[in-house]
Amino acid sequence: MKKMTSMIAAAVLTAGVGAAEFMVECENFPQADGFVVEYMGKASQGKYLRMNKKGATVSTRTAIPEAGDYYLWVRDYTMCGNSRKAVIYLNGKKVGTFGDKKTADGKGGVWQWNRSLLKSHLEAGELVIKLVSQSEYTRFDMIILTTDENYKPEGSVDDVAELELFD
Ligand SMILES: [Ca+2]
Repeated sequence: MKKMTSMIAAAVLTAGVGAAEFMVECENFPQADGFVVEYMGKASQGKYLRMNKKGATVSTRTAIPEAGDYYLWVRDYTMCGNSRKAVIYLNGKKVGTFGDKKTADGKGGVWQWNRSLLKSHLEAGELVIKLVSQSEYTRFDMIILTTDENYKPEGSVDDVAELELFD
């Protein structure tokens, strides 16, 4: 069995019959140039990862105990603009771009959950999660991977918009 190279919080919960769910706190990604951990009471565990420059890249490794088709949820901070974003890759494959987007009431400065459009088939075993910042001031709090298509993280709104995908 491969030794995990970073100590990230990966909890396996049961979200429904046959469903698997993983949570990763973004502040637990390894330290890397262009990223800083900051503190905010409204963030999960009180901490989040802030990206400080365009193109900054960081990866972490975790283990998937069971194969399945997973949806990726990201808790990110929106300023209601269109500039603070980052791309997430799972095992080298682009899953989506997350970050700033318009809010229902037009007010920024809030944490939001956003989900990938497509599910990713992941085999049991090592999973590499990579973030590539597209700008300064992108903030990610937490990532959830779930096989439950109907799952919504606590605190998400019903009209969560799904974000653009890259091929
Ligand atoms: Ca967090």
